[in-house]
Amino acid sequence: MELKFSGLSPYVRKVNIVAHEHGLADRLRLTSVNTHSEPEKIAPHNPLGKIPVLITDAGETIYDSPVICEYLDAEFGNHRLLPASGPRRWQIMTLVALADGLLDAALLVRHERARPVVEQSSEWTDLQLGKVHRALGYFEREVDTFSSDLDMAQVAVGAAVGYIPLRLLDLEGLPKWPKLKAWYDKQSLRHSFRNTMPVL
Ligand SMILES: N[C@@H](CCC(=O)N[C@@H](CS)C(=O)NCC(=O)O)C(=O)O
Repeated sequence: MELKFSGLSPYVRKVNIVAHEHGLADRLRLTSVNTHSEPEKIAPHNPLGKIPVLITDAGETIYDSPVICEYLDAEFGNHRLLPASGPRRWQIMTLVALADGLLDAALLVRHERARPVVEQSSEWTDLQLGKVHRALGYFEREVDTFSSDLDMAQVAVGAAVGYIPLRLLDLEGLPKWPKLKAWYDKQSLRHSFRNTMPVL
């Protein structure tokens, strides 16, 4: 299988965590893509021009990260991280959507802050930061209920929490979310988290 990726993408990290959990890391051929400077390399595979994109051994194209993660879990992991049906499936998928949405908002903040200062909208940034803070607050309240067995929600929350200190420096150390930080530090001992740790 080929995984089109870029180094620090938290969405790619989700896929890599699942791959490590299921012993698939060696089966992924990683192809680095810079989505901004070489859109021609990704748009033919994903019209949205986003990574991650997985090309399966059968030549099928799969995106985006929740779909790729579920593909790997269903086809190679016996649904260990995301049940195929039942109430737990919908709970987990909803938490995945929240973690992914947290990331989407964090990326929007990062891109806004990268624009010339005079063009930046603090209103827009605050709107997105509100989403980030509320999502982190939600996970802080829920983290005690997380299962001791890793599931797909925790994969997504882990990727989101691991990304924040890299790009939203004002939230570094997650001072307002100590239980979440402690949970992430503990998960970071897992080989799948350790081997996919983002390094600037
Ligand atoms: N919902 C997508 C989001 C993927 C995403 O936004 N990836 C970023 C890199 S971290 C990207 O490719 N951005 C390029 C662009 O938006 O043009 C997923 O979960 O895979």
